[in-house]
Amino acid sequence: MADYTLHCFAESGNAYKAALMLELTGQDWQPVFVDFFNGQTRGQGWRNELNEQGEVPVLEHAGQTLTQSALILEYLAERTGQFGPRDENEKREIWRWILFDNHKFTSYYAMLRFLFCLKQTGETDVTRFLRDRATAAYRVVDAHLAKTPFMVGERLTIADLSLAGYVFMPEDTGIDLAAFSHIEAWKKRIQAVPGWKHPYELMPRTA
Ligand SMILES: N[C@@H](CCC(=O)N[C@@H](CS)C(=O)NCC(=O)O)C(=O)O
Repeated sequence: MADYTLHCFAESGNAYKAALMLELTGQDWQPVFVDFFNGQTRGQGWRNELNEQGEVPVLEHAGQTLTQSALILEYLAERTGQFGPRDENEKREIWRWILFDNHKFTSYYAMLRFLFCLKQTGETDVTRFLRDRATAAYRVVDAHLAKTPFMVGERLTIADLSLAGYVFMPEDTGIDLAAFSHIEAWKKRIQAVPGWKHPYELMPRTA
């Protein structure tokens, strides 16, 4: 039995945030496949036993059950002493970007990818709306990364791991990602961190 158990599935960028943190910090962890596309997280059992919010990821550690990728990242940063803030200013900056990520950068992109790429709804008013919102969030992050190598200063922090949840996903959402040159350069910096792995390599895709 590993120290950490992460309930996840490969297509989940929110789970990837936690999986990559566990991997980069060298934790003893195991993924447990969640059959998201067949409704596992919608069942009452999941909600009663793992997450009343009906979401992935869920991290189990030392008798605790943790949800929300942001809090999982913070929990792991505190326990491992890696990729967390070094002072109060950094802490505020990290949370400022993680909140932006949860509200906009990850959220609109993930919804667009889910509808357009995974459910293959075709182009609709909803996908057009989500693409516009995701693109606007990408512009904000790209402009920020023009000024700094990582989201908060010179080194990788949990803010980067949060924002990087979906940026390595291979599906084509119709957003021209190559146009965001600073995000592209930042992705390469993250990939250069020892131990980096692609989401589809870190987490299981089938039961
Ligand atoms: N803010 C949450 C978002 C988690 C989330 O939306 N997870 C997706 C899978 S990637 C999910 O379980 N969605 C189920 C739903 O919204 O019904 C986090 O960062 O952990």
